[in-house]
Amino acid sequence: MADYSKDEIKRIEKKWQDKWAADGVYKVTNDTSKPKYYVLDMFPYPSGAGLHVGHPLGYIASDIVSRYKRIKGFNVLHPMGFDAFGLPAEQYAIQTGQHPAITTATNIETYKRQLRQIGFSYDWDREVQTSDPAYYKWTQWIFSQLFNAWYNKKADKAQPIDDLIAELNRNGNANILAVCDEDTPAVTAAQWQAFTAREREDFLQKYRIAYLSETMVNWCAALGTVLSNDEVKDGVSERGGYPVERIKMLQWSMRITAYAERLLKGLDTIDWPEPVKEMQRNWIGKSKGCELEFKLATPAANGETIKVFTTRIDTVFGVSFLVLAPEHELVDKITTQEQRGQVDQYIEIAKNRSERERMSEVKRVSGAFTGAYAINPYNNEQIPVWIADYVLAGYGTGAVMAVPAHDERDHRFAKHFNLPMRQVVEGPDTTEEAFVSWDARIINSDFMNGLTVDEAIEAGIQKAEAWGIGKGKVNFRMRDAIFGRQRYWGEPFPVYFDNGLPKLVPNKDLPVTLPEIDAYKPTETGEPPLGRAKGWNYNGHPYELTTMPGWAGSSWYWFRYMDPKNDKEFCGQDVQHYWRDVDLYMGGSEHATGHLLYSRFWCKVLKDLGHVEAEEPFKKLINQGHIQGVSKFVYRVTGTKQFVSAGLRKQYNTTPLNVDITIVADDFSLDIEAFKNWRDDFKDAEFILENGKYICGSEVEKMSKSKYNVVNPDDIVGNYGADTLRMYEMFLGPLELSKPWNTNGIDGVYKFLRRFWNLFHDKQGDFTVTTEEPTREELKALHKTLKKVEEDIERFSFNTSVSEFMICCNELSSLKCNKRAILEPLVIALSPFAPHITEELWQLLGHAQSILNERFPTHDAQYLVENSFEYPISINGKVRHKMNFALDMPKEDIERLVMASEIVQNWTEGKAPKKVIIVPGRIVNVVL
Ligand code: ANZ
Repeated sequence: MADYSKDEIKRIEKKWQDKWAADGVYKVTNDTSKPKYYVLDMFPYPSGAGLHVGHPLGYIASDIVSRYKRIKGFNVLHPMGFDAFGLPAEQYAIQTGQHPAITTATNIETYKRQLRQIGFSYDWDREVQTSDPAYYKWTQWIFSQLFNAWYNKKADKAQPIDDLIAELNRNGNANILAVCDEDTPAVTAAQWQAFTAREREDFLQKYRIAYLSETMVNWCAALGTVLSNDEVKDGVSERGGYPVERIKMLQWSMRITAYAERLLKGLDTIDWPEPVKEMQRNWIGKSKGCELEFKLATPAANGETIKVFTTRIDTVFGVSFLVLAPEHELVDKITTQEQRGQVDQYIEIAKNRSERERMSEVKRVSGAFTGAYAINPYNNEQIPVWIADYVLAGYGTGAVMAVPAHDERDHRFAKHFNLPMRQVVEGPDTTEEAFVSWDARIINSDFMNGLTVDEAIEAGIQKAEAWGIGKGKVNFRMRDAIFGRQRYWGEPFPVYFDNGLPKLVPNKDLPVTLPEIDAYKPTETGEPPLGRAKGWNYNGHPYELTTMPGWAGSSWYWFRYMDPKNDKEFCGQDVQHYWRDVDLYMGGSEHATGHLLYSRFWCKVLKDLGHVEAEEPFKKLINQGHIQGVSKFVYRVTGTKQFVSAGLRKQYNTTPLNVDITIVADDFSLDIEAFKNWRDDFKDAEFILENGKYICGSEVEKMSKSKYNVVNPDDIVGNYGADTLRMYEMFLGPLELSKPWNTNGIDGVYKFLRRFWNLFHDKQGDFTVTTEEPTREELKALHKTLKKVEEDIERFSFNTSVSEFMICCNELSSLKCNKRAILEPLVIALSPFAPHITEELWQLLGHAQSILNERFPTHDAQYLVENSFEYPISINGKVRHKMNFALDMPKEDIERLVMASEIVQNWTEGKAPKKVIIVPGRIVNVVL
């Protein structure tokens, strides 16, 4: 005797979770006899707040897909783990002295308990934690691989640095085409061989994919660390909102720019949401243009030229002046005596503005004249050379040709400083012969006339190349990624310094484990926290003191899940060959440029070096929407202890305050006693009521602890069970959309499951399923649902499958169907959504084996064919009535029944029709 009651749900869900764990039913083997399917969730950072109902949204969807693919015959890899290094644990450690490893372990336990009770099909034996030395050993190993690699443009891939060294020994770098630092000098084999160890290492650093260099970084003094560009928002740190300044620092970087083109091209091969691809395209920022040299007219320049990068060479006749970045190396050389004071002063001001400010504050015009002039090679005109901070030192050549007639920033600049503005199409009218020598290159713009912009650009570049004053050039906005962080709670580098030279810790000595320190903050001398570690060195040589950034551990973790226990390799070759890449990746859109770009980058390097086969890590990506919280507000009459009910608040001057949603009833009325007890400062609160109640305001916001609007999945599971939670989260709406959490419908979902349960049980709660033959109607209800659910899951539309199940259950309830032939396939189809109730029913149906080993029942199209049709009955061309007839009914019978119908007789007033035309399956026409 059983009812689908709360107690029964608790019993069933616990029973199966325990049994699944004991039997290891979610254990995944590398069974190559089956096709593989890899479903991955973005692994969470285990924060102190635990999970709220927003987190499982994506996990539930991916679990449904995993379970579905499994019963479709795939070998499914569906792991879970933790992105366990990170700033919050470290900041908590700074405040409390608690070791971040301890808080992290506690938080992970909470997460796992919460995840377990939702009934996910993870193989927990494959769990990874990025802060586990057995894991980060391989993060360090990958770093070593990147340190020991360079990008060969001829092969268009990364190669071992030893190949580069061998070539340097043979021929110097004359034949080497590499992605390397701009300032890499040409060396001969003899020069290379004569280099000291330090010179060699400095030279190699210009090629290594993981390298050390003096770079401008975003320094956040309050956090005591460097931040990446995507960790800085509007000039302040994304976490904490602290000011960020640009300073020069010796830093580890990753030469991701070597992969710019491949990262761009790869986007066309993967099934990702278009907005994410577009964000990556913008981040990479490819632009095609021309590098063009302007000769300086100033004798002090000593024949030097200024190289500009322009995407609009077609506007070259409108160049009115040149602008250099204040940091440009020629500034000092060309500035005249009279202008020096102004120039120096301007450089001093510009220095402290971040790159972001310089780009975004377009309305703020500032700059200084250097006193120098340059010559436009297309019309021989002398134009002044200025400096201004809207030109960025690190982009293109750090110099621009200014075309006020065409470019807004240039226009604003010219207007502000009252500079001449040349028109684009003008210029002395002379002949082609005049171009032969550099100085006499005066032409008209005819060669560009009548062309489209793109054609004119092409023609302009061709001329520049023919004259030897410029060349077509592709620039990328993307910069190399800064890789070091001045933090404690991250991966140590596998690097030590031997007489100041960076050396790799040999693989046999990995991992370099994080040392214990006495306080989790920088040293008194400003070194990173690791500077506090006593006696921490490699055979007497000091270790690198920065740690890796948050994205290191997450840039390869999907490979580790394939082979999580391997202590010989980061992932075995055969295993990697079988699982290869992620078929479905589920996660938030906030990782569009950070994690998703870095993961693609590392995957490509690992592929180039022969460690993996996939060029792209994640074939399909889905961004689940966010579940928002529904906040509740009380309104304090400003400066008093009084709170006014929402409906009356307009009459007062009020300040809204978020109030804990658990002390507000469904009708928005506040539990006043609970409110007074909620916080000490509300003890003496007074209330201005409406109709005897205090009514709260309500608004949809981000779900967050600080807004007191968090709904804990534990409470929902406790109340309704995991199956209801799972189906309800899917029922809320399309997966990709954001939607507020609203518990109104949850009862409906619970009742659906109870009704489903009752199909198998009689009124007394006894299990009664018969072996009677199903009717056609029952078969139709089943097969229509099987078809729809399969199609829906295949296109990741889960809310529609939940409603399909509800419809089917209603139909079967009204048909009083309790037949095995119908219910058994239906239980299997429902199992990916509601694993516990279906497993229980499966057992009740007499099966000894888990439902997980069944096959998804495919629908049979013959049952979907409609066998009757509702005919529109048209009388003299107007539809007056509808009647249902079997599709195989003879025409004479249809005619007889139509004419006998009371409604038709009313319209025909009893007259015999001239004609009755019957189009089977379409319409009946009565012509009077
Ligand atoms: C002349 C011109 C005329 C330009 C015109 C644009 C429009 P993207 O697409 O971002 O590559 N530029 C070049 N280097 C720069 C730097 N270091 N800092 C700031 N601006 C820079 O844009 C390239 C264009 O941005 C270049 O083309 C240059 O201005 C400017 F009607 O040259 B253009």
